[in-house]
Amino acid sequence: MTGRTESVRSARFVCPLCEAACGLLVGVAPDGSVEDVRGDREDVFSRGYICPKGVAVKGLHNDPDRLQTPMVRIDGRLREVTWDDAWTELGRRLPGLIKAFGPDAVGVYGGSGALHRLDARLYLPAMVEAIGTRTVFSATASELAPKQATAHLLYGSAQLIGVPDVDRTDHLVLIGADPVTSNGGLLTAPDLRARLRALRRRGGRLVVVDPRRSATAEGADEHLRIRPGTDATLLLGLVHVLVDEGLTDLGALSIPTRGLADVAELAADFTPDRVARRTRLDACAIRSLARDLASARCAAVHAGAGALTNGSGTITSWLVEVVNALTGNLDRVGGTMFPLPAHARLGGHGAVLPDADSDAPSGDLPAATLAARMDDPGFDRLRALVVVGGNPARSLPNSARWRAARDRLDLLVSVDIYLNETSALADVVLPVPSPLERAHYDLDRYALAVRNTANYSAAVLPLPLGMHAEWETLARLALVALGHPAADDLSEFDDHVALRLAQRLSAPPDALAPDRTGPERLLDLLLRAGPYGLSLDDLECNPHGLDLGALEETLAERLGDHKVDLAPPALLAFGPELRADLDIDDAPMLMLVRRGHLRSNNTWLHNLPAMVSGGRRCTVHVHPDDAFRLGLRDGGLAKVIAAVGWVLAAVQVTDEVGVGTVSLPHGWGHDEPQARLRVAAARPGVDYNRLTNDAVLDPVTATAARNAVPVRLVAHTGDAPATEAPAPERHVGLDRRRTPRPPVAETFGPA
Ligand SMILES: Nc1nc2c(c(=O)[nH]1)N[C@H]1C(S)=C(S)[C@@H](COP(=O)(O)OP(=O)(O)OC[C@H]3O[C@@H](n4cnc5c(=O)[nH]c(N)nc54)[C@H](O)[C@@H]3O)O[C@H]1N2
Ligand SMILES: Nc1nc2c(c(=O)[nH]1)N[C@H]1C(S)=C(S)[C@@H](COP(=O)(O)OP(=O)(O)OC[C@H]3O[C@@H](n4cnc5c(=O)[nH]c(N)nc54)[C@H](O)[C@@H]3O)O[C@H]1N2
Ligand code: SF4
Ligand SMILES: [Mo]
Repeated sequence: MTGRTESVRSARFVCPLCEAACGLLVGVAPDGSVEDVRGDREDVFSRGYICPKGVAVKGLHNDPDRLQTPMVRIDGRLREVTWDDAWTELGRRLPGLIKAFGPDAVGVYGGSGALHRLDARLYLPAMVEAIGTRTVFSATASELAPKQATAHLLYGSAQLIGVPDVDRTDHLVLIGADPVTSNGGLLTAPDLRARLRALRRRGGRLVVVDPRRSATAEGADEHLRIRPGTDATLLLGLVHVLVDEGLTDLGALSIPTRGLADVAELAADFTPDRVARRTRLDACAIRSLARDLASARCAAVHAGAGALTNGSGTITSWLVEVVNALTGNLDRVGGTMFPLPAHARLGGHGAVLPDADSDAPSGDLPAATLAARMDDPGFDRLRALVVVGGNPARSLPNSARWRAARDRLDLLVSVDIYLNETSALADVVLPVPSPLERAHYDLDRYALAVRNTANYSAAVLPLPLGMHAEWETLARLALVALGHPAADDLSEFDDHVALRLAQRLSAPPDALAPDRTGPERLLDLLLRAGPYGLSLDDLECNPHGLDLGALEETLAERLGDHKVDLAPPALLAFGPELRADLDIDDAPMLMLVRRGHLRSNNTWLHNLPAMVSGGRRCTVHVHPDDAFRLGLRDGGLAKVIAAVGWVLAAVQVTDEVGVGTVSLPHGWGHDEPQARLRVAAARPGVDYNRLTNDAVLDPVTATAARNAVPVRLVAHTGDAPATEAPAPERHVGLDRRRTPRPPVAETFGPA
């Protein structure tokens, strides 16, 4: 019994907090307070599923620390001010900087808190375009960039990103993805745990490749405990077996390919025995995996963020596509398939792509290179940074460098829901409404969905007095940056944005709904221009979502006359480094990887009591053999030392990690004294990114290497001085220290 009274209204809400985009129901009492949040059983995609984060939306909405008022730094301290005062301060500082140093001196960092909100996702690019800056960094593109670059190089379009057909496959191999914990893993599929159970119930097989026994590995048929950072080597081993044993089946594909001979030649040296030595897997297991993939009626290999952010993500992502193609599983029911969302895809945030058409507009810059632009000794240095829905102070590699570089900025602006570790250092902080006070449709996640669906929800609650919609704040920020009075009416800007979008979609101006404005008008237009010809009315009439059917084999059609290139020269060029890596013995080194937790969301939500309840979370996991060797005891402290910094963490001795691997959660380190996160600050934990090296990047896309970070662990007795020598700086294997290519890119849409 819920004890809900008749007068409690049940409002539909599409959860924006992770990739799953679940449909939820929010109980709202007559006084506007939130009673509860439940899964919506009638949702066409999530069917009632909800995770602890979804439930926590109530706590987020009610959190007394959530920002309600703008803040401006006065005499060194952030103070609450009126909107007028905040705009006056920005009007005093921003236009002058732009005039003196040009628009590119204003950097913009689009964080995952903005790119997964309908209005911010649409008006952040509009703000950027109005300001005219090309110095735009995107956080969420970071783990996706390797897939986008691969899609660009193999399929000729960065939007053609495949997902495993989880609900119909017979054999699923997950590499560096822990969707049971993350509810995602570059996949939009609510309740993946149930989907994986269904796979096994229908006689299918689940294999997980992960250095840790993750929650997903726990429920798998087979767990391959790989040495962190060696996924590309494993995949080349699989290609080797497929070719060597005559198991390739390109004939099963309906699409033309080229490059098999080149990939086969690259894989020639990668015999199962050599690959086994490097990856620390069993040679028989490698052979069986290749044979199973080849003999399964249908199979899919999928790489998640763990495998894409270990320094060689693009190579790994490429070889995943190769294995799927060689086993005849590319664009095939039960293999990997290409979603077709309801809306027209926009450009916006993406990665630096190699060898792109230089006439095309530029994509976003890799977030890992932001600090370098902030402390650039030359004229190219950023003078101002606008952070929207992000926490670069904790999200970026080598966070200590970002912290130091912040002091070189003339102006830091943060648009956020909290005074987090980044906004605490800002000069101006602009608050945004709670997720319940805004409409939602996710423009990115449906492009990674295992079923074509569309789900829209209007705002559950009205905006409170004194709060502005985030799109209005972003639009006004653009106007103020250009020197306009803050009091200017926004409708002209909004009309301009709508007409620009119509123009880009080649839609006539009368395609714009006359009775709508703001994000709803833009979404309506995107739906009308989308492949199903829907409108926002259609979504409003289907409050539990629209099911647009199972994924279909569409790649051939979408490729046009492009031939799939299995061996793009830009990637094949890494052959010598991959071969050299094969014989490396990095046995003595400990490799650090990220460990996820269901009750977490990157660097935020730790301010909600429900998200931090339970035992100690921010511990370093060490295998018993390593703990014995290093004299570490369970519950004791260890100094975790990497090339760029160190942290002190409590040791948890467990065989969840293999020998030679240690793990820490990401997103902690709530120790910034000026932040307003009172619950989080009580259990601050340590900042993982004190250990990640911003000079070690994926050489193709400059994606940060947050996993497979070489570290040393030293028992810490409490008062020992910090005199240890740093850990080895050089990463083994692929030379990830080359300078990323200059930003030429195709702009591509949400993916
Ligand atoms: N609860 C929760 N859910 C989340 C998030 C969160 O913070 N908390 N974040 C969201 C975001 S923004 C994203 S991008 C997704 C990411 O979600 P996922 O794609 O699932 O990625 P991760 O959880 O980062 O890592 C997955 C696994 O990779 C393993 N791994 C680490 N290094 C390697 C390696 O070198 N090789 C291999 N094979 N495995 C490796 C780790 O042990 C881990 O179990 O999750 C989203 N969902
Ligand atoms: N070491 C390490 N580093 C990592 C990762 C890792 O696994 N390990 N993961 C990486 C990944 S996958 C990602 S996606 C990035 C994410 O990194 P970021 O995008 O920098 O940050 P998040 O931690 O997701 O923080 C999102 C911010 O948005 C705010 N917010 C929430 N809702 C809203 C809203 O509606 N509007 C606005 N304007 N703000 C809002 C929150 O308060 C929070 O400050 O971090 C990356 N960094
Ligand atoms: S799985 Fe993701 S989308 Fe679903 S309720 Fe949890 S946080 Fe929200
Ligand atoms: Mo992410």
